[in-house]
Amino acid sequence: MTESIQDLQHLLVKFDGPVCRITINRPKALNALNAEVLQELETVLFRHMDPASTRVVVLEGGGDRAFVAGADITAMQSMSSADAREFARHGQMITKALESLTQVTVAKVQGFALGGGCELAMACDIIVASKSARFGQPEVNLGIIPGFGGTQRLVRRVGMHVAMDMLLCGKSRSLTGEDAHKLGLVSRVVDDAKLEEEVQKVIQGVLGAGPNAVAETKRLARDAYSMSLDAGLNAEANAFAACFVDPEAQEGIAAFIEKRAPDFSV
Ligand code: CO8
Repeated sequence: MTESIQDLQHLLVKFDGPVCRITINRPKALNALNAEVLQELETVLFRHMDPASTRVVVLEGGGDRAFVAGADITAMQSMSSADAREFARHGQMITKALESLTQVTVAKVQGFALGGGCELAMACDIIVASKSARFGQPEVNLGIIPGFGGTQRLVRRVGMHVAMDMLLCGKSRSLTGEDAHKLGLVSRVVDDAKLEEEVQKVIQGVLGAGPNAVAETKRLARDAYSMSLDAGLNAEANAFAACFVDPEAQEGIAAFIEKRAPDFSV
């Protein structure tokens, strides 16, 4: 069943069976993030994500030129320091919400993913990019710094040296989708024309797996950032044990032994 959320000005949100597609739809401003976009993202992520019915969230940009070209620079011009802190906090809350969702989040990136756009993509579990996509953190060229998690997540994602290069050299060090893939910033890269096809492969991959197993694996992998190895291994062993009282594991293992496809809907 296909369903949309009405009354949103800047987002198109469509539920199609277990897949939710969120399109940031300000193509004339290359989908730049302003306070209203953040508010609508908050509403959708906090009020409309039902793990029982939605398993994958795809985030993309409207039009064909950009995923998101960053925070809205025009809107930032009149911000006070207090406004800027609030704006950054709000953006960070959105990125943390994406990371905490039970659902698998997929950033579908074509065109520009700059500044807040690169940061938003990095908060997703999987980034699928077109070869001609452009990733970068050009904030320093505006005399500001990343405020949406870039100084933290980029370092974790690509390591200190590549992150320093991108963060400190700003727009002179933006990466194509292919370069971003080589450096570990994105998960998959394909020809521009095959982007949607590749996103569909990701969706089918996730939907073919056990819902609880996927959600638990996401939680543990995300927590790896903030846990010691011993604490993480302990959490993994506990979660592994918990799987075995879930009918999903019984079905998955039985299906393998009986040489049939698992039915995780039971
Ligand atoms: N904000 C507002 N408007 C934008 C933005 C933006 N980030 N990016 C593009 N636009 C607008 C342009 O002003 C232009 O509007 P108009 O047609 O009315 O003049 C339209 O989109 C098309 O853009 P261009 O004409 O500039 O298109 P080009 O192909 O010449 O250039 C670029 C494309 C290279 C992407 C160029 O637009 C550009 O450099 N954009 C700014 C990129 C940038 O610096 N991004 C970082 C912003 S700062 C940031 O993200 C901080 C995040 C931390 C806080 C986050 C809290 C949520």
